[in-house]
Amino acid sequence: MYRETPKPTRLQDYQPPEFLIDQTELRFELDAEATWVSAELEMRRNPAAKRGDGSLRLDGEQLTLEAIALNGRELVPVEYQLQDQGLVVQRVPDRFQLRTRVRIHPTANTALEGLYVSGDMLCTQCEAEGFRRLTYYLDRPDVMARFRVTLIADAVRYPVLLSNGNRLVTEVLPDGRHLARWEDPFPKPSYLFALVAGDLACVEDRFRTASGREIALHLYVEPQNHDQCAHAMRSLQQAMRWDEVHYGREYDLDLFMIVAVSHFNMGAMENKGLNIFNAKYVLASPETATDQDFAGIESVVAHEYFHNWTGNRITCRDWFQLSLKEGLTVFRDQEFSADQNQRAVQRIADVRALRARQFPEDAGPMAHPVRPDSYIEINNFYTSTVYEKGAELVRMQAQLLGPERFRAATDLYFERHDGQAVTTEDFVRCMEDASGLDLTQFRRWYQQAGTPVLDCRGHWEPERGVYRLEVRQHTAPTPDQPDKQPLHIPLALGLIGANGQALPVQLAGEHSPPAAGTRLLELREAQHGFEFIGLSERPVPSLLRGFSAPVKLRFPYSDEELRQLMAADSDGVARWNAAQQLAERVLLARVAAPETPVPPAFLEAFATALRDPQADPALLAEVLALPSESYLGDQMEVVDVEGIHQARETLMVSIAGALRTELLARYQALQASEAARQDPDLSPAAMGRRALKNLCLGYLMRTPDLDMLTLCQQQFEQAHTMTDRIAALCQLARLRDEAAAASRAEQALAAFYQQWSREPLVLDKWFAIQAQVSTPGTLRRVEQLLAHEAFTLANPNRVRSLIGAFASGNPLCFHAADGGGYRLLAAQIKRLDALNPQLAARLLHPLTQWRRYDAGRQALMRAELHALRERAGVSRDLFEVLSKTLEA
Ligand code: B3K
Ligand code: ZN
Repeated sequence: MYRETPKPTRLQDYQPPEFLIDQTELRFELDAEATWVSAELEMRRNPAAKRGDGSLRLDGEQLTLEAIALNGRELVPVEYQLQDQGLVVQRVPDRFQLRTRVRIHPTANTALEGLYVSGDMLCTQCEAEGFRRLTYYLDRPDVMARFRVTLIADAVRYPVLLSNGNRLVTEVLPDGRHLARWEDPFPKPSYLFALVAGDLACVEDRFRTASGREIALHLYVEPQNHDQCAHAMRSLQQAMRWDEVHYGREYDLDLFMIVAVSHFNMGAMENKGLNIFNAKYVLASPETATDQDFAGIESVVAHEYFHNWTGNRITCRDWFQLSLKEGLTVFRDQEFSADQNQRAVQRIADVRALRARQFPEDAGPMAHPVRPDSYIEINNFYTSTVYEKGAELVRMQAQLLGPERFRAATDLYFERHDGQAVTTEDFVRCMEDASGLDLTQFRRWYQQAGTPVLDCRGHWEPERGVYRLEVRQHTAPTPDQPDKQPLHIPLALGLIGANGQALPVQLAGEHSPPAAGTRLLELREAQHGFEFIGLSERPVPSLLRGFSAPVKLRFPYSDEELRQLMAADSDGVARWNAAQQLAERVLLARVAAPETPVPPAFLEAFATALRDPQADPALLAEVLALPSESYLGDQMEVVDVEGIHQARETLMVSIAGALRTELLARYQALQASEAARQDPDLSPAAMGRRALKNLCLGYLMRTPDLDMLTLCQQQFEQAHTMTDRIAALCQLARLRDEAAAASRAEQALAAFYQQWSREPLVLDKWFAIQAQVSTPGTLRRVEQLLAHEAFTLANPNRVRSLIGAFASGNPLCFHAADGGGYRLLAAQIKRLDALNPQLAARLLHPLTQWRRYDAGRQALMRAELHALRERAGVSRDLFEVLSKTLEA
């Protein structure tokens, strides 16, 4: 908690560290109530830095200093100064050893940063600035040291003692404690340090690297979960192989460990050799985890593993460079998942996530560039912009270079910068140096916030067989950036004919034979004109194939053209996007005028897609899903909360009514094929079939037919997989305020609770489902659930599953016009801020969008925001988001 208005940290003020640490020796005497940390730091003046006043400043927070010695001599109090956020030692020599001993209090640590207690274990989270809660240190990523760590703890409570690198020795001590010593041969910044102590089961496997080294893989979980590790282990092995094949990167230690903990602020953490994971991204069995959970585990396990090279071996110079590791690693995990599953379906999921989270962020008060210029609290900048838009920037460069040159460029990056702490600029320079391309203009993407809009128009000249495409780009101002420059944008496009066939894409002046398929245009100016020649018919342009750039593209398609693209585009992403646009048109027309009839041709396009026996089920499930309520809201000047919900619900009813036969036939065929199997099938194809089946179920449950209710109830009761059980339960829960279904809904929810109350990750789903039911009774139910014996603010997963699911996943109830949803969220954030500021600031996000709503809602939201900011003791995390939100 801060007392004065906190000062921002600015990129332009970056200075190299005045001191370096060559060797860090740590000794932890671990205990949940009082842990002693002794540090021995071998330090020297950095020859590359400006000489300061001769004193040494170390970061440290919430530490009780018990001893301090310089080169073996205990310091007396006048020789150092203790400050709120650190320690200053007056006059140090050019090379010295500093010893400190501090006491910390893990049980009191509810922020889950530094050393804390999760269940019966002790664990750490140090990124970004948590290490300073363990000991006094130069807690910044450009100070890299070799670490040797000794852990001492009670042998019965904490039989497993882990840290980074290799285990050197273990010893039993005479006082009932034991000791383990670890050494990490790779110099690393403090944020990659980790330790774990607990009574954990270890699931073991191995991996043989391309060069023939045997790596031991250890997955540590609470003993009762040892049978839920197979999928995470398989994902890890696949990721290790993939990184060898696609980036030539081998793992570099002999041991790789993952520990699953149940209290964790985010998904996982890539500590060197000792990844610590939110249990949600490790544990899975078909009975307890949905297909989405399986996919999440596969991608997070890969993401953290990939960090070993993109993040750990090559790290960030400062936190403004966060996207250097996060954008690149997200790109790598997205590509990995695309290779493991269906590429187009993966890309659609990634685009959907980008549009749902990053686009609104980029259009709101927290908008910031992929490489931010300043921050108050760095934890607030682990954003969708830094991660997902950052990944898009890498993807665009990969497209501009093409696969061979991109591989040469990443090879160069690894060779040139191994062992260093670098910047996004260093990365782009490797892209240039390996390819000969000039990315000067491309660099603006890192510095300029906001989502560019591409306005496109087409003109057909039948007599010349020429199609002209005009493209204008424009980026709206964002806070602190009123003027925007044109960006270098890769625009992938194809041309298709009336029968859906690919037409040649040949630019005027080109002599090479016309290529039919996708080609990449490069935009650099505010305005471009392209002429495509040699066409025998008027083409329909398929634009932004594969979503080649993170932009909003506008083109005045006719409905007929969108249907053509939806039916015939060879690019799955473009096909999905066309379907989304068609549905969006129908929906927004009905928001404006609820009586607008649903165009028969729209229903026909849906029916045709559904009847197509060749269609890939997973892709079809995407194509036939309506855009979300929040996405529709983003398309409106002022979000019409009720109108959107109404329009979407009634369109679902119309689709269900018109296509009941097709939907039921599909549902039954897919359900029969699933039921015929003995064991649950977890292949991507089977997951795709379940996605389509459950989409059909969602529509069928919008018919008044009570047989469908029975069907749904059967699926709930007889499901082999959590995916099917949850899908059915969601549908039933939706009806808990409808007379005909209420008792069945209540029974199903009660039965589910009964069955799963001892599985925390499954119980999270039970909370989330109820929080997302869009009936007026939900607000009261969420209030009751907050008081439920299984609810606690101490577990971030539980908080997200109830409060997060309600505020971000239930627009109708959260944005209730009487402000009840806002009051509920603000009240919980207030309580949470005192415990876990990082999580509190994240939960606030739905309120940051207040300007998008009508005057009444704006006033209600602003009142809550002001009240939160005026509170005494508001955290830095929350203060920053509140101030930016209110002042932008
Ligand atoms: N690097 C961590 C995120 C740490 C967040 C700190 N507030 C997980 C990841 O992106 O892999
Ligand atoms: Zn990451």
